[in-house]
Amino acid sequence: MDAIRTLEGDFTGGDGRYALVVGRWNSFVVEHLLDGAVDTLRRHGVSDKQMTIIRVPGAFEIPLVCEKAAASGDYDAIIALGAVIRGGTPHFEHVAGECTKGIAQVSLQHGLPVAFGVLTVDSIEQAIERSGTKAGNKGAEAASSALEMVSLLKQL
Ligand code: INI
Repeated sequence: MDAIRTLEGDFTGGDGRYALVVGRWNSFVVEHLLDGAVDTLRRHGVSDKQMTIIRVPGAFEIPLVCEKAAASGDYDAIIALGAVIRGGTPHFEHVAGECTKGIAQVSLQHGLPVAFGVLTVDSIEQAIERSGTKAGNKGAEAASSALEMVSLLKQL
């Protein structure tokens, strides 16, 4: 019997150009996500010249800038990094919801990997746990997903 054809990305390439779109809100957390993402890209052979960091005010602005970056044709993947931390008002839902939806839309519209490294959490403690302490680093995870997707999309 023939083997099942299986396609999957790997992490060996180190090629491609990566835009890291970074929200300034909650920067004490987000800078750790950025460190984690850059470290992961570097450790997989991506040079600093292949990376562009684009800073935006907050998570709400991330989709528009991802859209512009995707439309430029300059990048093989985008890594969106931010932190939306729940407050006492519905503001959180609007910012987190629009950011998440917008990022998914850009990815599908442009056929480009846009990795979701935006924390949407209930507390500062949860944000700290996910930015390089006991629950890992979501920025590093997003970068690793971007690397894998760049490799996978070349096969499709
Ligand atoms: N932006 C964030 O990135 N994180 C948040 O937690 C946040 N909260 O809680 O309000 C936030 N708001 C700002 C928003 O992203 C826009 O920058 C602002 O509304 C201007 O458009």
